[in-house]
Amino acid sequence: MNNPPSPESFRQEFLDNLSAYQGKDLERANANDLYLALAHTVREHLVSRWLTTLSAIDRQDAKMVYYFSAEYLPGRQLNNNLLNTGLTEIARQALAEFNLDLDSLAEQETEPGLGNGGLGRLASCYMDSLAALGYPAVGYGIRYEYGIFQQSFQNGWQVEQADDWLRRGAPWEFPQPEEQVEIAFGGRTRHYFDENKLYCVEWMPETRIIGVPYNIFVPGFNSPLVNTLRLWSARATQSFDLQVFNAGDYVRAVEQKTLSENISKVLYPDDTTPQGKLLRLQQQYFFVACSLADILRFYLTRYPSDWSQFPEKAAIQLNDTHPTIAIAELMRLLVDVHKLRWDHAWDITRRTFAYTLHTLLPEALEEWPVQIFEQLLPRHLEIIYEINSRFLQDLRQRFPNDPNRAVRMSIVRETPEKRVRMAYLAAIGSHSINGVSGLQSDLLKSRTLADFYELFPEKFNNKTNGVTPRRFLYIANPRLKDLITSRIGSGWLSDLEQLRRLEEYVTDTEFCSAWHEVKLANKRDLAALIQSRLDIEVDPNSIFDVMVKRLHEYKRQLLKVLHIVTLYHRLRDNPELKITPRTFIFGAKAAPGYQTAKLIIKLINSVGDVVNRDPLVNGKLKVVYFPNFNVSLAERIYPAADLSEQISLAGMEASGTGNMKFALNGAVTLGTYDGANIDIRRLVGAENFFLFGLTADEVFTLRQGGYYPMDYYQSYPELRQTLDSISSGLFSPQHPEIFRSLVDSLLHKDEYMLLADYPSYIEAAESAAQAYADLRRWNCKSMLNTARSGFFSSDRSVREYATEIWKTSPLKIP
Ligand code: 26Q
Repeated sequence: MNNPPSPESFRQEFLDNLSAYQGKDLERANANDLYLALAHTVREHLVSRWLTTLSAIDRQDAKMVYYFSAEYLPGRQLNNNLLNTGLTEIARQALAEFNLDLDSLAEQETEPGLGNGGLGRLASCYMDSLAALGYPAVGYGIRYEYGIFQQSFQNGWQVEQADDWLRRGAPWEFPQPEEQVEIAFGGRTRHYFDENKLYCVEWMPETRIIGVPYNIFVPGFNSPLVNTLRLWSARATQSFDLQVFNAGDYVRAVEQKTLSENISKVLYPDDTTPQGKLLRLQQQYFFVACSLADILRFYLTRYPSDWSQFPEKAAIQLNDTHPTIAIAELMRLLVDVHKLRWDHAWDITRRTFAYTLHTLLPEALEEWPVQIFEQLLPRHLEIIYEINSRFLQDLRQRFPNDPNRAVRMSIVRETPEKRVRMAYLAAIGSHSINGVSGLQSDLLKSRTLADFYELFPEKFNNKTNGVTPRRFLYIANPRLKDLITSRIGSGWLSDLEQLRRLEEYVTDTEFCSAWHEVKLANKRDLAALIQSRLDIEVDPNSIFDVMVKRLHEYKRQLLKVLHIVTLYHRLRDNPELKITPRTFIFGAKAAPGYQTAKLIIKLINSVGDVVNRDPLVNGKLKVVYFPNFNVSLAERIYPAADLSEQISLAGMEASGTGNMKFALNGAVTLGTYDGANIDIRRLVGAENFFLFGLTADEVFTLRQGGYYPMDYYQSYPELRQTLDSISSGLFSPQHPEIFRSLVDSLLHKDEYMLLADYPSYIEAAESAAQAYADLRRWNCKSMLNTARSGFFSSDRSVREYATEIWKTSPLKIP
């Protein structure tokens, strides 16, 4: 099926699939049936390309990239796969003949929410670019039965619901039960000498679990190659069934079976401060052990009992510490099962793994209580101890006069309880350690991992994040895509730096007004969505000031609230005041156990209720909070944004990737000197970016010298008025005290220094409003943001990983 089908044959395939998979005809089919039939039709067009890819990998004995990630956020697949099979127009025409509309069928798709936020979406952008660039790769992960919770608001409070994403059918996945893998947990180890007097260790586990892989095709834009996203689902073993069922207690046996299948049941909805939960460690080991078994099985068919080639044929990228147990598991497989000598196994392991860090917050570095480890993975704990003891020995040799170093760098922390520091295991057991933006990579070297940098400077490198322009510009913003393509052709889709050619149109008035019209039309679309979903009327000519991301104190949604409340008071105190009409748009989920974050959500909704209804405001300010922000909603929001809020405290946001998606869609950033904001500002030009706030160094110095938030409260009357009004219940007349704790914590601690940055934030936000008032000038800024964002393509990031870390090259497919 390499030649595109005619609309007629596509139509027939569609009808056949409607009949084969849904058991329906056009008359009886509902919208979901039609969507599923269409999805099956598209996926069939990927099968032969996928098979060709596998053969090419075999024939060329290609080096594989294995991306290990506990999270993926692929977004909806239909439009993406139509684009990458070149079938969009054919499908559109074919459906039109049945009076069906492609866009409304695409809306039927439930997106797989198998991740929390940035880290999971980055994994999916990288899978997209790997395929587009032709690098053979497998993304390994977990097929959670329930993804990130569905968020709604009740009386302004966040309410979570289970995300039953498989309910309406999952047309993109292929279960491969015959490729299942058995893995183990618990039990104990036995140490002995074998018949050749060789020291051996045997792990005698207590339970076994089966992993069933599900393949999802990952086609690339303009690329013959189709890669695989391979997600594992947990099943109870049959022998397990037999044993417990025969023991007589049928009901308990079924309960136990459910327990093992719980491993892939649900995604943990926290994206920092991981708590050491047994099930979470089980999930991590489960998917890592299944994936390594799969990788070794494949390698051994090519190189039976020859391990010398392994690091030349497999590069494994660890997406944060979540899959780090893979280092101990590969050591176990090589040493215990395949009987390699420790040093040999260690050399192979280190040359195979590379490690990406996505944080700077020390409290976000994963640690597991030794006791949990012992219970779940007794052999792995021994291996980690062995790795650690050899490491500490080397360390003492290199720094004989610094015994403290061993305490600081030990993989096993001793106080307050014994814990395994996964980041240290990853740093020691891999050949590359990378951050995700220039600033974060520098801070890793100078602070978070300074000791490790001193020890292995050659391992440290930076790979600035990127985003796929296919999903976040071409598909999400068809109007802008058409306008851009009308001037510079479509080469930018695979070579995003070509967007620079738009710079010459900055002086072209016709192009500028077309640019403006596109943004306005996108804003009208979003306004219509806001009207229909939230029943709020917003003015498409107001500035769309947008903050969408996870809810976190360090990201400072609360600072945005202080800005809104400040403007509100200005208007109330002076109803004649001329201000640029402004629509504040929020989207953010809070971890269900994160009380402060949930209170901030309630505050945003409460402020919205008051501001949106106040006749004195007269519609000049509107606050919109979309529930359930996810990839699909993001695709509708970025194209309509004027202003992109990236206001984390400097030194806190590792990179950010939403910031890149906004800039690519022509939004201007209002941001701090943090994460990739810094790179965005350098590239788009300081005059096209509204900067405010402390730098990471200033934050550091201020903290050291003693930070007194109360000083700001006393020096800035508007800040005082704002905080007092929140604290005293202006936005919560029924419960005047509910927000007091938020304000108190700002006045007495203010961990993320909102008050220190408040004055410069208000000022920068005001400059943005003034700049917006001059629409011609604003359009130039907008255009230049798009034109100069080519660097942020995930194609660039992936190419850097491939050449500098994985040492791999594209597959040749005729
Ligand atoms: C770990 C253990 C237990 C429970 C949860 C977790 C967990 C899960 C998800 C910890 C962290 C995450 C996700 C982190 C994340 O999304 N980080 C973001 O990664 C982006 C891509 O690099 C960056 O752009 C963001 O700056 C960073 O915050």
